[in-house]
Amino acid sequence: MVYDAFPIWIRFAHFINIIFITLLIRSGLEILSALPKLYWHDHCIPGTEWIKFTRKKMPKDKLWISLDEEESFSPLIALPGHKNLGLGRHWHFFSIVFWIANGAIYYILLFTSDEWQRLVPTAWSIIPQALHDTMLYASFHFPSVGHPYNAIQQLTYFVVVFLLGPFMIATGSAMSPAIDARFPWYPRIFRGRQTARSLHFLGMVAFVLFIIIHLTMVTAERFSDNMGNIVFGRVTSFGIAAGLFALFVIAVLIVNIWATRVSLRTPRQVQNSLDKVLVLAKWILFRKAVSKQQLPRSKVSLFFRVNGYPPESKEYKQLLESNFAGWRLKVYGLVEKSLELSLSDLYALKKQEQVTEHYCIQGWTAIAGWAGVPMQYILLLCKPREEARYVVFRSYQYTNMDEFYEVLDLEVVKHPQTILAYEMNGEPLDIGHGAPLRLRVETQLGYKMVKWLKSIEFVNDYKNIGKGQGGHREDHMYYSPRAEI
Ligand SMILES: Nc1nc2c(c(=O)[nH]1)N[C@H]1C(S)=C(S)[C@@H](COP(=O)(O)O)O[C@H]1N2
Ligand SMILES: [Mo]
Repeated sequence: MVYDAFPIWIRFAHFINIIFITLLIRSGLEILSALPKLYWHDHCIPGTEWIKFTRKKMPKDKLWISLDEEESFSPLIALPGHKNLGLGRHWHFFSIVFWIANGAIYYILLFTSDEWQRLVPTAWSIIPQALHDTMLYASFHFPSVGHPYNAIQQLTYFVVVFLLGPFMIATGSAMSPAIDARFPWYPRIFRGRQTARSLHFLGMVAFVLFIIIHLTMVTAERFSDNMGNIVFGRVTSFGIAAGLFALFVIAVLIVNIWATRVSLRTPRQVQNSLDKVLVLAKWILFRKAVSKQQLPRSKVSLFFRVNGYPPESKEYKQLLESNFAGWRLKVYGLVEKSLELSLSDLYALKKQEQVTEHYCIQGWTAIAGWAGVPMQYILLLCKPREEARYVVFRSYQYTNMDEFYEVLDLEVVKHPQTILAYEMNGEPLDIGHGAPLRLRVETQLGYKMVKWLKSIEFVNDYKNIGKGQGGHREDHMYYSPRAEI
């Protein structure tokens, strides 16, 4: 094939890709800042990380929680920076939708035209040629102009477009609690969820290195030709090339600065706008995903982080002193029959056990055995009415002066592994992990699993509860009301 100019769609897809890859890298760093430690195993035992980006030391003599481990990264590298995991994740997932759509269109056009031939090597001789070219570069010489790329260039583009891109999607998906709960074999391909997280990080490093080298080469080697081809599809003069390069840089800066500013200034609007896309996408993809986890007891973690400090109230302390004798779980709202259940009432119902992996939104995981009453039984007892669409779980714990609560979609509450747990690893729940009762929802991130449970209310809408976002973490930390990724 004779290599003509790049068609307009390639040049356009390249530009769109630049925008979203920068948003993805910066929001990815924000997500990393929430647990700036990487592990090769799913127990995430403190001190066993293979790399960390924090100097903080957790106290040995008193309770610390996972939120204490968060670092504040600068908005210069992270989107939006300053400890905003909620919005970092919104940007990451929002950008993924467009990055993947752009990539998919690019792939389709590539293979329905001849353009794939630029990228896909067709002979093994590319390997020795690529080595040869690399040696030339290493001695500060340029290989002769390729057709259209030289061997190392073609090989690098091939690896980035066809291997690194899909690798990031594959390792990224392996971090979703819903995907992994529904298909427990999937994260095992990467030897577990934390290995997927570490590999996803290394893939990001590879992308950054590629971008640096790519920019260096494009500017160092036939700069005017390259810039002209990338933008117009034909060679141009040095002056215009320099102008085009500057325009690229400015476009990337404008988008990134704008995204950072609106996030820091009007976080609620950004949360709600991006969630318009994301909540719908998650509802379509995950509403029916049911957890199929049943890990062997031998997999249970020796250490399980606590998140959220236990309740300080007198009310809770009194209940604790009486060993929860006076504790009652209130079930009310849009139900045929309101309930007030004591712990012995709950013990009398059929006990279900499950050994599952917990995924905290911050990034750590841990495995434990839980036992308690499936919500399905509670539903049989209280009989939710037709209008009930959501279920509000309230806690005895307060933070930021507000009661901790979380809202779940009724469909998710009906899943067989959604349980009210009173035991962890064969022992009654301890205070840190939510005594006397906590929720387990095995397709969701940890923040949905309310500890120190007080009541359960069935509602039609949650707009008038708390700040109306669907939970305490949604209200205060801009998390999303659906927690499947
Ligand atoms: N009441 C209450 N429940 C809560 C929290 C909290 O802060 N308060 N933290 C949530 C988060 S973010 C996680 S990851 C899990 C942690 O459960 P664990 O402390 O048993 O590990 O509890 C969830 N339930
Ligand atoms: Mo969490």
